[in-house]
Amino acid sequence: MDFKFTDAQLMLQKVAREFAENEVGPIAAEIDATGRFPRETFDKMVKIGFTGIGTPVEYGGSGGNDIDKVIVVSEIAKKCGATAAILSIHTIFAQVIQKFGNEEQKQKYLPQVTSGGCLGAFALTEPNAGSDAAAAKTTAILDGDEYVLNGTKCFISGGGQAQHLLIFALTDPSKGLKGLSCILVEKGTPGFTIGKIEEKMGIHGSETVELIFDNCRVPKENLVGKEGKGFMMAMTALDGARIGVAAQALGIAEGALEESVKYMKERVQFGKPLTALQGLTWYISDMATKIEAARWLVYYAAHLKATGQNHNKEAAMAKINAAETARFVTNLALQIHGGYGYMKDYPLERMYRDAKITEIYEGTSEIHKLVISRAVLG
Ligand code: COS
Repeated sequence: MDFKFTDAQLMLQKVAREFAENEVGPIAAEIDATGRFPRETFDKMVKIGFTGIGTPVEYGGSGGNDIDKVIVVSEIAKKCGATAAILSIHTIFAQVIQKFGNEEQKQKYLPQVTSGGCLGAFALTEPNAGSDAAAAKTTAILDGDEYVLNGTKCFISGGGQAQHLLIFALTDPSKGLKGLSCILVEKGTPGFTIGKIEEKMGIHGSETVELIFDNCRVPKENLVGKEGKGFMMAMTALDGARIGVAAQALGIAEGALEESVKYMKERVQFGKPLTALQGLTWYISDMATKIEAARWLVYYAAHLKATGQNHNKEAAMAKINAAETARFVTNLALQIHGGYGYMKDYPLERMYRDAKITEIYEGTSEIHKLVISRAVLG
């Protein structure tokens, strides 16, 4: 057993940390205040190769694996939860195409979403199919050489910015979840429009939208994987995506701890720095301990995935634990900062808001408890 990063991973961590400090942190408050999608940061992440992590070089990617992805996403999340979300959610598209797409789809789409500057999105959720993903009602009925899509997807991260979107729709509505398939839809296809743009509690820079399909026709070659295998594909993708959210939560918690340590050394009350107040130092101790535990579970889940092992249970455990840690740590970090923590001059209130979503998206903590208990009980 070896708990050390390789030299290459240490170098990647350094590059990601510098990127987060120089490119991500300085605009984090602004994108939070305006809700603007940081296209320039996305373009820089393309240039530096972060969007291609996990995709082989022959398909335009940067190589690397899930551990590398956790390193980069968590470093970025230390400075901005929204930018970490943009990167982590974007990579799900390439992950699905790599695992389930045919050679033609890999050749065509992977270079575009890894090094080509195009954003990818993944659309499963519907107004009446959130935790109960199998209740999806959007249809994609084959008519000649085309699938005709009808229905609405909601809460889709990056959906308005994405050039390519993976839509989970029923190709055979009579079969329920066994009739669900994955269809690739390109931006600008007639019959596909962006509906409501959500206003959220946090991760403002990561745009969340509704997708509307009204007799949207796409070539039958846009089927990814096999008809009827969509639910299994979506669940497989979510097992991986949950590690990405866990990395995001871990980074937010680490960032909040760093801010707290800095503040406690600088802030003087009762004639002493806050580090001389034992009650507050115990907060730091609790925060650091929970973060360390969360870190190892996140990296363990990433290691299982990177080495091709089943990670369904561990990804769910890593995500619940890291998300609860992020909420716990950002709450105490805000408390340590007192009134200043509540003000927008400091990043704490943003971190506190950004942390909350990690307990909800890519599966709520309650769904993860279901996944874990099913795995343990058999
Ligand atoms: N990997 C591969 N296949 C899986 C799987 C996984 N992690 N989880 C389930 N499946 C398969 C099952 O094996 C089963 O296939 P068979 O009937 O061939 O055996 C099928 O999918 C149905 O599984 P299950 O009976 O467990 O489905 P449920 O309706 O009970 O739903 C949960 C399972 C609740 C776990 C699922 O709906 C879920 O994850 N919901 C949350 C959705 C979510 O995270 N949304 C986030 C937003 S995504 S835009």
